[in-house]
Amino acid sequence: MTKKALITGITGQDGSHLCDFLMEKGYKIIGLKRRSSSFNTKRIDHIYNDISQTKNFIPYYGDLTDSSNILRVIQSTQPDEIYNLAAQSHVHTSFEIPEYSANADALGTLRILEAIRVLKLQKKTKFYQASTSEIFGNTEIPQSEKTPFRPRSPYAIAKLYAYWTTVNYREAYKIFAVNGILFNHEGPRRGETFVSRKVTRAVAEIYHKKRKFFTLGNLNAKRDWGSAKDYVRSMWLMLKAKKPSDYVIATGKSYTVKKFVEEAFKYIGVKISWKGKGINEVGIDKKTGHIYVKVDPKYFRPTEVFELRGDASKAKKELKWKPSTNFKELVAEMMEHDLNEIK
Ligand code: NAP
Ligand code: F7E
Repeated sequence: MTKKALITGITGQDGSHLCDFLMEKGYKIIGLKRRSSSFNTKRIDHIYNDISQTKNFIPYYGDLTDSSNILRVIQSTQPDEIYNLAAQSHVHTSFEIPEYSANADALGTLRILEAIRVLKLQKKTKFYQASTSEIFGNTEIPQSEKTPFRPRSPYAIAKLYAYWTTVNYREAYKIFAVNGILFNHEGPRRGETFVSRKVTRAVAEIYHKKRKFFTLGNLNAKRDWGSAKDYVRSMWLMLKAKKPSDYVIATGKSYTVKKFVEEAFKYIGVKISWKGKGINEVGIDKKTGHIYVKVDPKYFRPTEVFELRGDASKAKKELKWKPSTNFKELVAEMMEHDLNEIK
């Protein structure tokens, strides 16, 4: 029997990759997308445009802040699996819209789990929650499933509520519900305001002489950057496991924002060195002295998470998951894409 998966956040980076991955496995996909005044389906247009795929792809308008809509979509589609990837996912923005972030990211998760319960789908529908390394905050390094949570942003706090709601509905109502605690993952479909894509796009624009320099915030933050395509595979593996549980998904290596910048410039043959301190620090072309990177305090967060590095041993052992793309390959893939796109 063809399996049906409901993906919320289908128009996002992960939603689009997961959709490609599950369709390849023969799933029928129900995709929840938001109404927008301009096109927001760029990442899934290749599915819309492929006539052979359209019968297996059913888009629904929806929003995680609207309980009746969530209930109706789940009731009418009766999915075997729900992947809750929709979220206000930008950490910095969550400081500006904390209430909305909580409504969508925290209560949105509760609304889906409640719908599963109210519709008596506990035995049929498995649930995946897009949890995040942000729930750890500044704590021990590396972080595993046993690390205490100390969230440092409205986004992280909302996601922690969603994390515990998922655990609670698993224990209280025996729903097959899991949290994937995913560390940063990127790729050519990454939103342009996240630091990785912001850097690869800016470096590509510099290469094509469309820009002279760009500005960043905290250059010293360290992140464990993996590839989105690798990470969506882990979501499916979690729902295929014998028992529902929560898993850290990470590469185990962390790099500074500076290192990301250096690697991106290396791809276009420029060696970057750093001069100055704090907000006066600049990234310069070692050969010519041209300033390519400056600091703009508007990108600083009121509370920052300094280093995230994950220990994915549990997922490696129990799910046989492992990352296939390293940091250098990830930056190269994004640079290649952005150089072509901007050309
Ligand atoms: P993304 O590119 O920002 O995509 C978010 C998706 O959610 C978009 O489709 C967006 O729709 C949709 N959305 C936002 N608010 C919504 C609402 N109120 N109702 C319905 N849909 C809504 O995020 P992503 O990188 O793919 O991440 C997927 C999920 O994993 C998110 O929950 C994120 O918090 C979590 N996560 C991401 C990472 C990472 O490194 N990427 C790591 C850990 C966890 P529009 O296209 O209309 O905006
Ligand atoms: O920032 C620093 C910034 O916005 C990474 C989301 O997918 O991953 C993502 O959240 C680091 C931070 O990602 C700029 O201060 C410096 O330390 O790319 P980011 P994030 O905040 O780690 C987690 C796991 C999620 O769950 C989220 O949904 O880079 N940084 N300069 C900057 N960040 C941005 N955005 N822009 C800058 O100019």
